[in-house]
Amino acid sequence: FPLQSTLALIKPHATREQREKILKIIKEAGFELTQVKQILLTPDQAEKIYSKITGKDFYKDLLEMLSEGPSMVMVLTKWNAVAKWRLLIGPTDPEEAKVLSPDSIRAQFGISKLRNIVHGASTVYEAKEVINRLFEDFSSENPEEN
Ligand code: YYY
Ligand code: MG
Repeated sequence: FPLQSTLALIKPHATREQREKILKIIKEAGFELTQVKQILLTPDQAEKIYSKITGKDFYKDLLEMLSEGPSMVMVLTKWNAVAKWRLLIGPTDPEEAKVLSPDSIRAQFGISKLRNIVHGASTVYEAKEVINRLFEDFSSENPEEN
């Protein structure tokens, strides 16, 4: 598999302790934390992350959830990073994750489908597109940081 980068997110409801534990899991799994930014996402930035599911009935809830506080936005790099990160986070529903993948991040820390603690891009194309659009946005808002 080629070296890839994926877009990962720790959602606002994660406590500081959970953020630290998740970062530890990420490092132990061999991902390189290529970019990391703790930020209150604007609605426009949240839409960039979830542009693939605009029609779904939970879309509005998703955008609201992401506005509740700062998210930790990360670019994770590793061989086959997109699929590896999806495996590590587990299924969307934490209850399903507890059964199918008890060691996964969502099984350990997720509290509901909506508040399932982390996000991961589902394809290499989506990862590239969202990384480009989001970090382009971050750098234009805070030019002094880059
Ligand atoms: O990629 P993943 O996060 O595992 O699931 P998606 O089907 O892409 O949905 C994105 C996001 O939407 C999910 O993490 C929680 C929320 N959601 C929900 O609140 N209720 C559902 N029935 C399905 C998804
Ligand atoms: Mg998805």
